[in-house]
Amino acid sequence: MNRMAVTRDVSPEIGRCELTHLDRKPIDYERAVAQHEGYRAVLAALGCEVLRLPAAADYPDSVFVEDTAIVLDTAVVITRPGAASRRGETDLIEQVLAPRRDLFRMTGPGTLDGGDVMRLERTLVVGLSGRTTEDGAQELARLVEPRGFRVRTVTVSGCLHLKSAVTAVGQNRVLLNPEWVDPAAFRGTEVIEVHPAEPAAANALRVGDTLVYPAAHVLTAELLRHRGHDVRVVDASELAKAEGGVTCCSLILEQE
Ligand code: CIR
Repeated sequence: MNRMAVTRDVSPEIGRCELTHLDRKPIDYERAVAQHEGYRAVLAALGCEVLRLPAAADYPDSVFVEDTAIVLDTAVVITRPGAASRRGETDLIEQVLAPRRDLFRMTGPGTLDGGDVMRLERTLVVGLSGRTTEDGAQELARLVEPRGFRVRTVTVSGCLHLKSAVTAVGQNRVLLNPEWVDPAAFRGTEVIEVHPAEPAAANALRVGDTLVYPAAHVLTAELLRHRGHDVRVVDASELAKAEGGVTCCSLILEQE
């Protein structure tokens, strides 16, 4: 299995990022860049070819490439991000992905962020959040259903995106914060709940059989290891101040 990880440098304007649930705290740019390099190094060590796109000064949040596209087996959907300040981030991502997948573009009026889309086999679970609207979910469904995927929606509250609240950590297993998304929406799927002292701990990036995971959430990391997961920690504390997690900083393209 070949894997490519599309990443983008941290914008020098990251201090002007969008914030919804956190108070603004100074972000140490040099430190954020160093941590992001550490993240890229882990992806490379896990066998990913890491594509490094340039930072965009005009787009403070452009390091969070996950929100700009939904990558499927042979297709990619370019999203229409919910924050107006982020809409232009999709141009470069579209150029990079067009040669690699059949490309489809959301045109609106609905909006959808990639951080609100979690794949479970042939189902795309879409979080209705402050960024993703019912119309956005319906437009995604119209684009992916002919390609053999179904879409179902769940409501997210208390956090930015669906994947702040729940991520897939195994074939039929999710890591979830029950305060932010209803576990009943995942009946038939094995659920691991985050440690109650670590509400922001549900965002894990699965690369093959390994979970790339923030070093800050030690208690939940221990729970995951106890359940048999291979957990590789990365220091992601600076971009966490911008409400970004480990899934947000890459788009993983799997190639047979
Ligand atoms: C935003 O509010 O859009 C950024 N500050 C954080 C985006 C994080 N992306 C993600 O969770 N997929």
